[in-house]
Amino acid sequence: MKIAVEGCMHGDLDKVYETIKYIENTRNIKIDLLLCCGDFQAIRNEKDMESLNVPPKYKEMKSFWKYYSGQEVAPVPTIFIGGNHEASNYLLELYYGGWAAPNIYFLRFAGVVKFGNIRIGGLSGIYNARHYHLGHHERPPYNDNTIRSVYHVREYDVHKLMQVEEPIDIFLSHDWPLGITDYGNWKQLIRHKKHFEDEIQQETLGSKPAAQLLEKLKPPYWFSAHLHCKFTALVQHEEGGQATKFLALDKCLPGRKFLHIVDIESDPGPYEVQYDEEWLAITRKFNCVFPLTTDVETLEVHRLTCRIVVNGLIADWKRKERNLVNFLKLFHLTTPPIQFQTLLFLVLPIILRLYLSWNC
Ligand SMILES: [Mn+2]
Repeated sequence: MKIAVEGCMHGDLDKVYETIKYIENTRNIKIDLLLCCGDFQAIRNEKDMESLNVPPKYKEMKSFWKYYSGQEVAPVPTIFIGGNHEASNYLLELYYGGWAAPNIYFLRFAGVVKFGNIRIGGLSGIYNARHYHLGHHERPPYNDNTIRSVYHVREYDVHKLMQVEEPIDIFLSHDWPLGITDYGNWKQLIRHKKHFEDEIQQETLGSKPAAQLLEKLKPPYWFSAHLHCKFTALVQHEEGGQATKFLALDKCLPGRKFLHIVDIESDPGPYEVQYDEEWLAITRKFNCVFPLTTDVETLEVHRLTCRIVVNGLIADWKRKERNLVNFLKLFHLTTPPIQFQTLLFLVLPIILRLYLSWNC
């Protein structure tokens, strides 16, 4: 499977898809998937710009609206996570993930999906210690504070990802995992980006929860963006054991390193976005403690108990309906990419309960 990885999109879908077409033509290859590591700017209309936290000079419609309205269709299946420059009102509608436009899938605030047999996980937003323990309390219209805090990573979402035990092939985070620069040529990095030096020396460059997830999940590939430069690193988790190839990319501008093609061994397909059973079970398990207020609460997670519930749910699904994922796919892939899918996800537990008569 040939995967194009892109750094920050900043609404330049037209340019990125043109670049992909150019690569396909010149190298005579077919790109199967585009992954975008945040700052996607899924702006559907002028109203959405009220939820986008950027300086006034960057408030532009750019090109996502064409793909949302159907004027253009994404030529390559696209999966993206959120960053710190987003139409946060729209992404919140898709909290559980979904089609932001035909062929363009938002991976959720935190989530795991399958594409073919490749398992892709991601964490949207950026880390800020002040808001880490809060619930998702922000609602549009955002004020000067909530327009920023809405994209700050929450402990709740990280805890869910920490429960993933099945192997992840690729992980996406917008900001870099804390300490990742130790595993690459940071001296060369600060020659170009002098202002990173202090943060690297003080070991504050990057996201603490992303580093925890890297240590836990140990995926073969980890892609990030946010700092608008290319950087590679190799994390050897244990001697002779698993390793993670880290790659951060730039934003889409002429002469910048914003796109990279990775060739990953995979089954022949079909290559399409599918729900992930383990992730659905974790989402189900954690939904009853979904925090929605500003109350600071430390989430106590007993990993073993959680695992027993998650395994129980998966086993139950498998016992009652071998083809659960196909059943879900029926709903998923035929659903129009508007608010209806959010509504669908909200009623999905009820549909499933009726269908499988499961117990919480
Ligand atoms: Mn960013």
